[in-house]
Amino acid sequence: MNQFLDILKDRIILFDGATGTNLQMQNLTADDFGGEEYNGCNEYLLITKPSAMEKVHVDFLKAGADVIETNTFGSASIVLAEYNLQDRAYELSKLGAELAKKCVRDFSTPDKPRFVAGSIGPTTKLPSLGHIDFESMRKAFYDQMAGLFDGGADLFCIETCQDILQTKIALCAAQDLFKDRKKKIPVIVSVTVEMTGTMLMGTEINAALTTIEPFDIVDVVGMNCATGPKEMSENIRFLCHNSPKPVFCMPNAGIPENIGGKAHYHLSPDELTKWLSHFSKDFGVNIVGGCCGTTPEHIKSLADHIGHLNPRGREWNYVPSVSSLYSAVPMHIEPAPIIIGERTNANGSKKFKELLIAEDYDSMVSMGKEQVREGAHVLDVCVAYVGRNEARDMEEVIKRFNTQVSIPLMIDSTEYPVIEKALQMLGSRAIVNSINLEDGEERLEKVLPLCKRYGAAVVALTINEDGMAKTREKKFEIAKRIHNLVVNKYGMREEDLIFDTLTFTLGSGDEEFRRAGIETLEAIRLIKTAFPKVKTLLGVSNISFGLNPEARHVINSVFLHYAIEAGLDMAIVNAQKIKPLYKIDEKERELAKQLIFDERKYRAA
Ligand code: THG
Repeated sequence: MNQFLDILKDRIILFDGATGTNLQMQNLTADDFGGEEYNGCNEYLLITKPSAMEKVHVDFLKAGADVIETNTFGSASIVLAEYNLQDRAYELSKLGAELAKKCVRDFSTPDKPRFVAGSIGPTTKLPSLGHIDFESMRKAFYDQMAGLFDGGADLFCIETCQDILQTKIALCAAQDLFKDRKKKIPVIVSVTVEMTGTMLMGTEINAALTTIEPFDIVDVVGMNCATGPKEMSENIRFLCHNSPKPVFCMPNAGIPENIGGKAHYHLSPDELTKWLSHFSKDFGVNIVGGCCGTTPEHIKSLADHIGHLNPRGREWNYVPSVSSLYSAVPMHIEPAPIIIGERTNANGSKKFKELLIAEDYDSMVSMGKEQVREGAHVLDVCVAYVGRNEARDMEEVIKRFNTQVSIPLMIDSTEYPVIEKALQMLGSRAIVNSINLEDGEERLEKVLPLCKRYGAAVVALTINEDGMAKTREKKFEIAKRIHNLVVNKYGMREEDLIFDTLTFTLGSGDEEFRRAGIETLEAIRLIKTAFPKVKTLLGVSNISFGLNPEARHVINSVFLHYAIEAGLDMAIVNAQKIKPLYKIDEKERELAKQLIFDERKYRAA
């Protein structure tokens, strides 16, 4: 076990206060920074005047901080490039960790061990707005984290996150580093919620939690910066009630006031302590500290009043969800189902296909938005079209959907690079559609590591080496085999898995498929009984392929009704064309029911 995580179970852990504020108070000159060209580059002080940072560390340790943060908030090459120091990222990060480590060594005792958190700031670029691509940002975070790790950081604090895609990229970099170094250290992810109540890109706290939650390497989630504790209160309460992981809170010393072009913070040590005591005693916050404007006096006051408290046992309830850049959608709602819009599919909509061929990506976005208005909770997105470059099309579409469509996406593709590209561009938690056992385990082997790496949920079809299962027993058997592989071999959780028991059309007139609907419904029941935590899904319109549009709408609606009764959680449908049963003419409803349940009162077409 890890010492930091052990202590976290027993008592409230105290972080330090502001690095920038306390460096500024030393009235450093341009010379201290190594000349005009580096003036203001706090990280460069690690080379030009390390004593300045050492003083900040020592003052916080004296005040009683358990953890101090390295002076590496902006030590990623992306930020250092502003001072033409991009090639010094690893070196500065390592120096930052080494300096903090040296300070900690003088204060650590067996009773009160002290720790170094490697600070990883958000950089100056927003990947969700296309300022930087996944790989460039991942590489920059990797180098920064490698320096911190090699310099002896005890944990990582991925903090002041503004863009949840930036957070996800940092987490991918950390996963890669831990794998390369064959050792994991604790990871804190702390997002910044602005005065508007969302992150800078518009992400609500539930969407941020949904994106972060599936990452195994994350040990703690929380919030820091932007506001004082008062403004954080509701969101901190939300995290404490919903997060399966311990909660971190480092507010500013109030909302800054602009005096003569400089930010001034007014919240007193007493007031900060009052708020953070309330958060830890009443909500169950596990780690406290201060962000901008907080001084050693603030930390001393926190040490005197909360540093020694036991954490309050939290009773949290996390609902498995998926998310868009803006908000989270639970994977089950009452009344069911989660409606997944089917029309943003080049194979399922003539209009969408034509827009794709015309490369009218903006109108494709409009079709997405239209389905949101019609009541879709999630969109199925498929841009596969023979002769076109699917990866490029997916990139064009996702780039726009990411910021312009307010609901989560389901990536519908058979191509691994296309799936990965989409997952790298979405900060949110997506669903991948789909895996199956048609070629044995091959597809699982390729797709599941992607879902795991990027924190996505996955749809599994009941297809194996013999093809699409027709009977309930065969469907259930395949589901059991997939469930076992997903959970025991690929390390995903039951709640990340969505089974699609598939149906053949009842519209072919083929005797063999008369019971297709019933078998599909009964398979849902078997799966939900055996695995209560997994979700189920159906492409409902498949049931009526080949029939006339009016009949299709009725049959689809009636079939959906019975599927929900059997335990269906999610349905890929044309949201606009699904009607509740009471709105369907009774005679038509009865005919549809007879067709679905093979009651043979009608003559086959
Ligand atoms: N399971 C999973 N994914 C799926 C399916 C499934 N993805 C694709 C498909 N099946 C679900 N989507 C659709 C989309 C459209 C139609 C049916 C299923 C459809 N479209 C009209 C047609 O073809 O007649 C066309 C309408 C138009 O052109 O506008 O029926 O089962 N996991």
